[in-house]
Amino acid sequence: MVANTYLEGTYSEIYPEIGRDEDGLRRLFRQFSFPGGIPSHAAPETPGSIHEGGELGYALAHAVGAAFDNPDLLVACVIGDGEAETGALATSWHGNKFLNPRTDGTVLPILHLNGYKIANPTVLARIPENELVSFLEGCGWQPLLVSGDEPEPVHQALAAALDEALDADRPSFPMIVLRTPKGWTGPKEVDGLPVEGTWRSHQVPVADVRQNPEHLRILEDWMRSYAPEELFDDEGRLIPELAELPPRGDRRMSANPHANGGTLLRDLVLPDFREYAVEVTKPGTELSEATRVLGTFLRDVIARNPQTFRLFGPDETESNRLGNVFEATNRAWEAETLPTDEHLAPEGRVLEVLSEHLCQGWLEGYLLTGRHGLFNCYEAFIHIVDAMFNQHAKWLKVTRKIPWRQPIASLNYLLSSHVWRQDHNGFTHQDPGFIDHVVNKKAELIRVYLPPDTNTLLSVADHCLRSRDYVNVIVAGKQPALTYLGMDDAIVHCTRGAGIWEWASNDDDGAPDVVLGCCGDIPTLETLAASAIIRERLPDLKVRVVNVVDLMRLQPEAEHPHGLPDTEFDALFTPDKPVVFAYHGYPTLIHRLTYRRHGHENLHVRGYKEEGTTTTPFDMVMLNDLDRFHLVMDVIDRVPGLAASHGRFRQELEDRRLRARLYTREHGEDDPEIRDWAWPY
Ligand SMILES: Cc1ncc(C[n+]2csc(CCOP(=O)(O)OP(=O)(O)O)c2C)c(N)n1
Ligand SMILES: [Mg+2]
Repeated sequence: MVANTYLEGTYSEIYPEIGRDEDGLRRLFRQFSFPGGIPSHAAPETPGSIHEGGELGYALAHAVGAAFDNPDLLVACVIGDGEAETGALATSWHGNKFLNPRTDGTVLPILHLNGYKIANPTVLARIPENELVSFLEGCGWQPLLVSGDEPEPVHQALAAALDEALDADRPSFPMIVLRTPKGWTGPKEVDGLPVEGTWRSHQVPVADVRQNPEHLRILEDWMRSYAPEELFDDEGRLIPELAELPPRGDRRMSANPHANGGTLLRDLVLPDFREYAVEVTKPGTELSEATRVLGTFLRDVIARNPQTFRLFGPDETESNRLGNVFEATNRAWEAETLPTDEHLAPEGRVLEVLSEHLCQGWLEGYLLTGRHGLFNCYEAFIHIVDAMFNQHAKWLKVTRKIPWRQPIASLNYLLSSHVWRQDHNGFTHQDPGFIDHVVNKKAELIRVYLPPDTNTLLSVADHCLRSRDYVNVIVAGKQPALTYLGMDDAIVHCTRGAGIWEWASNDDDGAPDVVLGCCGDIPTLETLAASAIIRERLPDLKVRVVNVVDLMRLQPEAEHPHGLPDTEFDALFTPDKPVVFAYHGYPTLIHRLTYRRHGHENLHVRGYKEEGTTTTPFDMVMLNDLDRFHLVMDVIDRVPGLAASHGRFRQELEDRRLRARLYTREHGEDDPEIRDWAWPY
């Protein structure tokens, strides 16, 4: 890859110190896979690349993502036969059912059957050729087979196959199967063992050349076999006859602007999110389905950006209550449709396929080539793409330091159908740990938002769609839930990222006895209900409710660009009062983010304790001790002096938990007193 970009001239244009002469050649070779140099595979530093080649599996998904909405683009995609065994690649063959011949570009997969991966033969190289052809044809491709081990005839055959593929009428999906030896044109034998055409040729076919003169000779013979003296002049410049061969300017593969997507990126035309606001006449008394309202906003985002925005998801757009988008568009679908199908069309802007790998890979390819998108997913199953997220985050970290790479649109996740509302699916569908995973990555890239209600979700979503070079994770419920903030308040609250909810607090003199922190829609509901119980039963206790939307506010400002300065953190949570913090996910994360804060020893976090089953919403929070009654018990246990004098009240709270559970077992739903609770003040 790097050698090709050098031969095309792009490399020296971008990195002038690697000139097109002998000195430049020396530097080019020396930096390759050398300490402080460049990686040995395609990487952000490689011009013309949108693809980090380190973790295998994503080539074809990225290629399809790049082809969407680029009708003039042909994306050639070389796939190793080892890579073809990965789960992500194995499902990627289906991308052709989602590419619209009229409005999308096309992809030319080149499956490189060199027979081996690191230490083993590959499956696709060792099955009978008719099975291989049947497999690829069954996936909707028309394989053109090119094979051999004599360079000249293979080059001619490959050129002919390329011509044939490019001449094919659409819609059809030609592809090339290139069968050549692994380590082709490398050393045939080392230490009496065959190398070319075997797994031994992987990566470094001749080791220890500095210590072993025989190996050095093999290396030199190998390098000389390419006759560099015929290809380069005495100054190390490519001879004019060859230098003339590549296309010019942007037509060079290594200078293709699509591969530096930020240069093509245009802002989205966004409708005013405030116009989608729900009215909130009194906090905590009216219901709304946050993601359903967001769906109306996204519907109009799609309508206004018909070539540059797509919604991705594994079959859950309706389930996550974003179905309003189908008023403006359909799901992309090129396969057969039946009269009973709904919202399927070749030009659909929603990509739904039951492969989180494909959703992620397509979206990455789409973003990396200068477009925008949002991935909506069940919270628990987003873990399927943990590793892909890692690689994208690494890509962003590196590209931010490469001046010629322009910023791209952020990778946006909307996680819904979350851990607290799995009334019917239960334990398998509960895992809020993606947040823990993403915050491992560089703070400058990672943003995590847990909007407590509809208007805050709208405000956060608008913000994320405008951002660049981030990974934004939004967690939001889809069930009818209480609304707390009118739009103006929601914007202020989201801009602050964390704040005191005065209407839910009674520390009017500004000096609370206890702080109830909350982050996430369900923890916020339980916290408010706890605050109401305390106001009624412990009226002398001064309670402050602090809601956190932007999780990264909790980190110190030295650790994260969104981190609150210590003074502001203390002003919210106090340096010395007990804090009972109800959090959406695993409690350890809150401790991880706040361990250097004043008063951390007073911070008591409730969250998901990996307890779940098929049960009611309130039973679910009870199972994890995140329920309102338990939060009040935590307050009694932690505020000095309360425990001694409130033993009976504490027992009553225990009893209410037991009664609430009994009710669910008898009636199959939550006690209406709990289910229909609203903020009473
Ligand atoms: C997901 C993943 N698993 C394992 C590896 C380690 N690894 C690096 S190269 C390689 C073999 C790749 O074989 P193939 O795709 O056929 O490439 P070739 O070198 O033969 O062209 C493996 C297993 C990896 N990079 N990524
Ligand atoms: Mg291979």
